[in-house]
Amino acid sequence: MSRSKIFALLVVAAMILAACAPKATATPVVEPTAKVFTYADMTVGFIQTGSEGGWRAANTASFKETATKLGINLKFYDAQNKLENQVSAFRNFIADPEVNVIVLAALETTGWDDVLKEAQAAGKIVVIEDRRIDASSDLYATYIGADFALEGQNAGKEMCVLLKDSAKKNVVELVGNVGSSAAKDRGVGFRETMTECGITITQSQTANWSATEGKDVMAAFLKKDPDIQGVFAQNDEMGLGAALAIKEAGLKPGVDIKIITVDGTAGAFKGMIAGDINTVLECNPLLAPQTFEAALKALNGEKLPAWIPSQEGIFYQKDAEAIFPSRTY
Ligand code: GYE
Repeated sequence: MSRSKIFALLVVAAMILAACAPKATATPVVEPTAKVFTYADMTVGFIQTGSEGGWRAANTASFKETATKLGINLKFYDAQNKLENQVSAFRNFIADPEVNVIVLAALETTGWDDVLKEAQAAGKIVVIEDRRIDASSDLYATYIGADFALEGQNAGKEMCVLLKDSAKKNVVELVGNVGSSAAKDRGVGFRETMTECGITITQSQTANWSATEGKDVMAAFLKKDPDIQGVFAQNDEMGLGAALAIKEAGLKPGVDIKIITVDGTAGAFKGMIAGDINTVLECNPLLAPQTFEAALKALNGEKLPAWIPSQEGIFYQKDAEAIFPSRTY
């Protein structure tokens, strides 16, 4: 048998052997499955504004109670209403290796870009709760909170209802802390709809969300120009303070001077039941469940909408007694 025939046979035999030989199974490359985070993996650095009233107390309790319920390690920081405290706490949480989520209730809308960029570079998830900020939404996972402008617009419309039979529609405004989105947007919203019935804001001043300052500022308003038919108080405490000043001036709050507040705390319901406050725009402080849920989704790589609005209602004096027992804050 010629050499070439033997060589051809060998080649064919080799090919048959190769075909029959068990395929060297390429060791499958096992992609490391991305860690799926659970609430137990979350250490949250929470930067609160301070403790300025009923709404804030309910917001803080919502975070502490929900964290305990979900098994989240919560590092709570009370900034005592000082912006510089919030910024330094933010940097401390960025530097804290345990912390993987930072939640911020911002005292003011500006001044956050730098620390947000630092947090992003450090791989921290940031969720803004309660008050929006001006920084680009690319710098944080999402914002969870109210539509403050809508609250203001509704307050303007409700004041029109309360003053519909009043020849004069002079309203004074008690403003929250200057620089906060809640104060800015509620004021803008109210001015957008007050024109629907010819309301004029004759005096406006901050009372820093406080009942005491609300009383003092209202007393000063009455002294300067007592021709007032309505009060737009940007939160319950300032409205309750104004009611006291109105009584001390010998007038009837809720009757001689109409009062609208924002929040819907127990204090406001008692004020409505007493007849001092006419209408309350709800602002929901129980934001922890939504916030922690969003933070967990972000930790697991999910892209979130820039804003997750909270659900809110409007309460009227006539319904307050019936609703009050069901209120939780
Ligand atoms: O209306 C006020 C609190 O940010 C929505 O802050 C919150 C506001 C709330 O001090 O009572």
